[in-house]
Amino acid sequence: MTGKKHALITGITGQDGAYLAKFLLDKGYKVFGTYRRLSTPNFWRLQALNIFEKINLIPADLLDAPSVIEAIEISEPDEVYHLAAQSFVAASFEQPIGTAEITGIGTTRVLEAIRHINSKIRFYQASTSELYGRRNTVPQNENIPFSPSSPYAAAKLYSYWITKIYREGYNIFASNGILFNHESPLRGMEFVTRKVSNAVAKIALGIENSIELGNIEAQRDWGYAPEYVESMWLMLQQEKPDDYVIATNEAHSVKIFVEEAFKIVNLDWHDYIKQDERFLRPLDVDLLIGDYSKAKRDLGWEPKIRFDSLVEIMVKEDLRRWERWLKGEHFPWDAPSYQSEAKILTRSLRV
Ligand code: NAP
Ligand code: G4F
Repeated sequence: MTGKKHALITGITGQDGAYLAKFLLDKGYKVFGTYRRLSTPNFWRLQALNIFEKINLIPADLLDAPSVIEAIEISEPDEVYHLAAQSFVAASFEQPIGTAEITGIGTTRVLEAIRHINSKIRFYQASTSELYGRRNTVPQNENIPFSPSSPYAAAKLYSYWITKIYREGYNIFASNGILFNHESPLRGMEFVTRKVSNAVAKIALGIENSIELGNIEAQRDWGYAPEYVESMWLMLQQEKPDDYVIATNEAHSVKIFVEEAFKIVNLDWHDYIKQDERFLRPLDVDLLIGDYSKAKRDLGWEPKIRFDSLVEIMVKEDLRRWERWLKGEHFPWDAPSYQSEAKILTRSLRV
């Protein structure tokens, strides 16, 4: 072992995994990350942040307990950040059983490996504001009862509780970060903010002419992902494990996000938005607003990037990427590999 602390990130290829890896490298950690053996590698975020050569990759799948055990044995971590999940709420209605296996039971596979290999390892669980569900009290803090409204949220509720059970039953340092939505130019294209920022950039450059969306009245508390990963690390540096809400305490509707995004390219959003039933969910969470005062008090964490700046960062980065693409430049980036959602064959999620 070197003198450096070791961190293992499950799901290092995702948005948060990539930003957290960069954050921990900057803090002097030796960083390990699990990735899935896909037929085509998915390392673009790590390449975009220029950290691909600096991290240590271990193949592991949450469906496969031995691979999770091996990841922990190989990396000998001081801290495990468990971020891997089937994280797309809409897909959890299409694949509820897979979501339960990965996003729910997958967490127990990681915790069991920790319990058997080294119960001194500190564990972070990527819990979510989706736990609060629809028509709940706002703002939401750590004491508001959960009421999940999707198979994803039900799987995450299981993971939230199993984390507390291992904390209380086995004395493992295990904390839940109840993170509200956080976005960035590295956000997956399925999620509404990036879907909009990417489409607005294409429309402004004449590559596309409309966006099809579902429920644009839904309101979310959107923050900036690079700031949110710091809170994960802070939680594992405390004297005692605990659960914390991480949010901005402001909500905006999808409609307002769309309006602000089009303003950046001087276009009127009304001319480009179409409603498409396929993007409506059987149940949707209407309003999320997080009260992060406990995190501010105990962790000294608070958000800096607010809504308007977030929209601007995302639209400008997608514009820059498409401008470079039009000039024939190739660089690590997901958008060109995405099939137009209009062509994907799925039934409406609502029956
Ligand atoms: P993301 O971009 O979707 O990343 C998910 C990661 O999980 C990817 O690395 C993915 O690998 C991996 N993964 C999926 N299925 C797996 C499996 N069977 N075995 C191993 N790895 C698997 O998600 P994110 O936005 O970074 O979010 C990170 C975590 O925080 C997730 O647990 C999410 O549910 C939770 N969360 C996110 C937010 C948010 O607003 N972003 C808010 C609250 C909580 P591939 O690259 O191979 O697909
Ligand atoms: O961007 P979304 O898909 O994110 P959602 O469902 O809030 O989930 C994200 O945040 C959670 C934290 O609260 C995470 F736990 C989870 O892993 C994920 O990162 O949808 C946001 C809202 C929804 O109400 C959705 O119905 O936007 C609405 N929406 C409207 N039209 C759309 C669309 N969402 C998507 N993805 N695509 C649409 O066309």
